[in-house]
Amino acid sequence: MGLSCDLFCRVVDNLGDAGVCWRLARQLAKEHGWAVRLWIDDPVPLADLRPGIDPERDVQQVDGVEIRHWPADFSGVHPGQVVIESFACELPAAFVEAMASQPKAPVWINLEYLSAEDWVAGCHGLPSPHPTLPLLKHFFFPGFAPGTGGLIRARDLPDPPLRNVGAELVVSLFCYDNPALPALLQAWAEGDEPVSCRVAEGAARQQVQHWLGRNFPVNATVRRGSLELIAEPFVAQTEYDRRLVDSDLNFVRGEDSFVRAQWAQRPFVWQAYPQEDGAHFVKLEAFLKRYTTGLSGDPQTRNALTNFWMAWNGRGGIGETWPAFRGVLPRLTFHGPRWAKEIAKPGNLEQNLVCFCRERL
Ligand code: TRH
Repeated sequence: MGLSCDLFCRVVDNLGDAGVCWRLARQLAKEHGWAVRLWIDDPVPLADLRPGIDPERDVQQVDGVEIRHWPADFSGVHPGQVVIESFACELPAAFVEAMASQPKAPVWINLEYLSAEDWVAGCHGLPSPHPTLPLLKHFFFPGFAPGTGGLIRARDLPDPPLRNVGAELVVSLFCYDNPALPALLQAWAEGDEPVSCRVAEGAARQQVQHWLGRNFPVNATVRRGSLELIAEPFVAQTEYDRRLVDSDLNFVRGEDSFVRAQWAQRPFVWQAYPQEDGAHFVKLEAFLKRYTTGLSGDPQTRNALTNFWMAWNGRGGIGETWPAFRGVLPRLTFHGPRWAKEIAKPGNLEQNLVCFCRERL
């Protein structure tokens, strides 16, 4: 029988906080029979990720998950056996008091942001006593290597079929504001190869519209030289996952689409969430170090990928680095399945979380 679980999510900005929490909640309910209550402070992004969710309702049951609009007053709410505080979102004080007054204290998990940095495995699972109450909070780190919590991955996720580039290079584009984008679009438009770019709603479509110098509304298709641009509507998370499998090259960002692109096993480019102090480069370089380990025998591919990724994140010329990166895409097509096997080694995050909690109940 599954455990009862309260999963708390504060929507900081963008979609990934809700995206990660919704995916985790769905998986725990579907694959482990957990009774999950997802407390979210802004249900609007959730309604975008999963059409059918009504952002106006305080309580609703969707895909086996009880979705609750995070109320001001938690009095009378009985904590579950497991409490997951996502991304250190800070639980309501009354709820923490209720946790401490349970005959058996819930297993308290702090679900951390994903990082490829080496220190993560050493911190994964560490307990931290509450300063005044008889409660222990455990730091649960997703990750790419054994010793971490692993990555969220549905058990029934099929291995995608190998895909070879056809008459045109099919690209999916999901990014933050990115000064490198105009030069990349120009390189594609002026190149010899037909490129069909599926542009995600939001920052990507607005930047393309600015580059075009004309209106580029959702569902529009516009051509510039060898480049076809398709303005995609925002689609359900499950459909977005499929788009990543159905493309030759995926530009992703943040955390959840970054992970999905790796399970899709297609060549991909990640834009790390930009931070003022450039701290995102630490995360970017830590990931590249892991991801290119399997390419150590192929310095041409490793260098072409590293140079293009750094240029996409603001360090280097995107037009100069695109031809070499395009040239190694066929080799990266074979690197994707190898990398997916590598990141599956820690086991998936949901399974690791279930075991972690059962051991502490
Ligand atoms: O939206 P993001 O940039 O979210 C980020 C990350 O959560 C990051 O960790 C956090 O620090 C930052 O916000 C504040 O990118 P991410 O994580 O890929 O989340 C996007 C979600 O949106 C993902 O689940 C995919 C989903 N999506 C759709 O469901 N449909 C779509 O059409 C598109 C483009 C995305």
